[in-house]
Amino acid sequence: MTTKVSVPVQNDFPQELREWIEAFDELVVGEGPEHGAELLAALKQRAREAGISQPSELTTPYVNTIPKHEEVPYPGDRKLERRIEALIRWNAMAMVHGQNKKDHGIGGHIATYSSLATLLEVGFNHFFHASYGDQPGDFIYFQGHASPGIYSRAFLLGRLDEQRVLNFRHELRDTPGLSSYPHPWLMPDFWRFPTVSMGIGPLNAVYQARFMRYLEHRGLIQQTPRKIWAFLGDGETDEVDTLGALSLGRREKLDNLIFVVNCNLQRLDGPVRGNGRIIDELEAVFLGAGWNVIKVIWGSDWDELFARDHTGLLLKRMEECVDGEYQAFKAKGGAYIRSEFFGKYPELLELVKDMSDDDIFHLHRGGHDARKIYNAYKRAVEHKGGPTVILAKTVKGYGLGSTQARNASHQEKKVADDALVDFVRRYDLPIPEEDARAGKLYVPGKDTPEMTYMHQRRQSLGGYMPKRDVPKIDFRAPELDEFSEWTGGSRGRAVSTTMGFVSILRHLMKDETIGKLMVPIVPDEGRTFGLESAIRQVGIYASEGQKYKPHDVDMLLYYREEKNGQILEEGITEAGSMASFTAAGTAYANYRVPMVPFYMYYSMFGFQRVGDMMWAFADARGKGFLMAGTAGRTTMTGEGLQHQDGHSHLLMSVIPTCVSYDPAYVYEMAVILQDGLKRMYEQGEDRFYYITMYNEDYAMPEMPEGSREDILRGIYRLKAAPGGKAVAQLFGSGPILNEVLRAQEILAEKYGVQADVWSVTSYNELRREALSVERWNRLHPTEAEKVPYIVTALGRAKGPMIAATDYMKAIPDQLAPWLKERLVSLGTDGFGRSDNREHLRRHFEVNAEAVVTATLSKLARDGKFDTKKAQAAMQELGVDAERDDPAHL
Ligand SMILES: Cc1ncc(C[n+]2csc(CCOP(=O)(O)OP(=O)(O)O)c2C)c(N)n1
Ligand SMILES: [Mg+2]
Repeated sequence: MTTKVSVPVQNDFPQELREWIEAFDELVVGEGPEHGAELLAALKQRAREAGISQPSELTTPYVNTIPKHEEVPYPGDRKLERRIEALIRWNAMAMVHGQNKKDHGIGGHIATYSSLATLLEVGFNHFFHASYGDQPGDFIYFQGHASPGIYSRAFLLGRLDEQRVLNFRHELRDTPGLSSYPHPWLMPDFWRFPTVSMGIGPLNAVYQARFMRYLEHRGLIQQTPRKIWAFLGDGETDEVDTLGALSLGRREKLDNLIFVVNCNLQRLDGPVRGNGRIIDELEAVFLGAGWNVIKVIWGSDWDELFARDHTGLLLKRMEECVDGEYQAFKAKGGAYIRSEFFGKYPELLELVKDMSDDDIFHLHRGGHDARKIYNAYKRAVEHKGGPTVILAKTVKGYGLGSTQARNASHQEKKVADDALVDFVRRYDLPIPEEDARAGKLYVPGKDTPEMTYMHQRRQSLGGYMPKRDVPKIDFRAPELDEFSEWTGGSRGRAVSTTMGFVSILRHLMKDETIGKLMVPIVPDEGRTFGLESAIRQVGIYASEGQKYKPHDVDMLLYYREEKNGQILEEGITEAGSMASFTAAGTAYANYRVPMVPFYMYYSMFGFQRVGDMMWAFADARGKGFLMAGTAGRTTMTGEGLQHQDGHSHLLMSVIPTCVSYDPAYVYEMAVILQDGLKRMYEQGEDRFYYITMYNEDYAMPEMPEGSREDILRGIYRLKAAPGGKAVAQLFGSGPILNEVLRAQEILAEKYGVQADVWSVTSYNELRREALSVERWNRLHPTEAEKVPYIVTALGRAKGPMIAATDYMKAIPDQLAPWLKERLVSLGTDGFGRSDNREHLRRHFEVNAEAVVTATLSKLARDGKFDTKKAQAAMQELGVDAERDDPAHL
């Protein structure tokens, strides 16, 4: 290895300092850089001993991390690859342009892709494995907005037919076109990862890499050299999600993880850091988080300039410029670069005096130089012991001529026809001017060298990508008989639905065949949910085992960490836990192992905290159980406003594949879990479950005969009126069902009013079914009307309907259109309070007394009960009729 210290010691340094530097230079030149590093380390140590503190350095000079002399030659055929890249760029542009010509405003752009193309092409041609033997290959999280380029490549390879491409962003036509962005829900055989909501891709990628290790350490998949590549925008790094989990990468030594940041210096409105340099900023962040950082800033043509510059001024000038200037250089052309960049120092002008303006303009950025990219990827792939980030400097809108590097280039959908002709000429594509103007797609003949090359490269890397293929899942869900311990009731013992769930989960984990597939996930709430026994049973996953003796080792339920532990204890990160849930819930497709995640968390910190990730989970066709603990606004005592959840059911109802339940009893929980396992894993339905569980203890009754189907559909009559025909119908869910049962007694005993009690396990599901029946009726006016299940279930039930829930009134209100009588909903609208259940339920007017008085009041209004008695009941039962509405307090 040759080492150069090419920058001469500056003349204005004091004599003593110069001598020191010259001595250092001599050592480096004579003994090599390792000795230089050793000396520096020793000096640093000495300085520390002398009490001199120095801030640690987290940025290195604004040059490529890999020096030219360490590069290996490029293994591909650059001539062919350049041509292929041009073809891909062309078809991507034609696709987007064509669509916008046809349908003004349909959108899409290729500015992101044009900056990313070479970074992707080097990957596709040399790195991205589609498989490792019979094992799945690398996972790639693509920058969502680069999808036109990915489609274009797949189109050239014959993987997407022309009509689909021509109907890009027209998914609802007779021949459905390609979806705008990566959505596995919409293109389940193509996309694996939804990434277009920015920040979610990178975060999921980190946890995916970790989950892969988890599966390996637990012996559930073979160890392969598989990598997880995440391509992200520099603007995207502003999302807290993007950078939020970097330390996990280092902590877990995830050398299967590679981030590539496409630093085109722009986001949508303008520069990412006009007044600074995003690459420096990101280098510091990633280095600080312990990542291996590889900067790919300058292309090979700069190497020659560096070699000729003996003044050190080239680097100095580079480090003077901010990103706003770098963007302007690429937008304004060669003459501008000559005067504004090189022109600052006569020595630099001299350096480029033999170059034309055009030559200067075409000095490449690293992210457009295949050789530089190849070397960076190679190092990243070979790097051991931690994750790597590649910071690649690119140009937004690269190759698009006049719209390159403009603030508005992100929005560029329509390229002027002349620019299309210009593009074809510039890239020397054999497309007639007329076709170019019309933005026609172009595919070279099958046996042309470029097509042959493209196919060959992919075949040598194990197949085509992106691709999502789901094997037939081999999974037998246990039958309901197996859950008799939970359907049989608690024989008077007071337990909570949470305890019931945890014991079911422990039972499932003991199952010989499917037990190992269960993945309990907790964000530091294991104890809250009574998971100690499960921790002892299966251990917490710790990639390096347990290096310490836990203080409670002598106890039965000690804190057990294991290399093959089954529980993912994520610490306090709902977003990270959701990312683990996503990796596990899509493992059936990605790893071909049907993992069953149970993510247990504080229900309040669910959708309202990580809702977009849940949406993406659904898009990814995720399966699993979101177990929302400490649910309800009045059941968890003491915690108050920011803990008490009275609305998550409303929020979860928005996700089309999410089935939500609010069970009151452990047998309901057992029925729902068993059915969920069967439907998702045995019958292959792409859905997931949201189940609230509470921490109130009470005796769990035995499952009523024949109630299974109705529990699943959402409602069943739990307890008919004790003394004859009911004149009112009471609905209850979760622990509030107990209040409703108490109300039934008070009504009968004190007021002679008979009422039936119904357990409602899911208003959301009842409404969905009713809506689909109603739709059918709407579309078939000539045919006999079908009846929604809620109507059939209620049958001849008479009288007003009073629903009480620990959730907002809007939850039961969903049924209103189908009920014969007007529904009276009692729910927990308003901010929570810290108090005990008795006071909370009185405050929110969901206790038995509130249910009784609401029933009497409604009967009175209907002329079926004495109004004065209804008013008097308020006093008798301690209901303050004049207080303010808790919904506004
Ligand atoms: C969460 C989220 N917020 C906003 C957007 C809208 N959006 C789409 S692209 C874009 C700019 C992207 O900039 P950058 O990450 O630098 O990517 P580039 O296109 O420059 O490669 C924005 C704000 C989005 N897709 N997701
Ligand atoms: Mg950008």
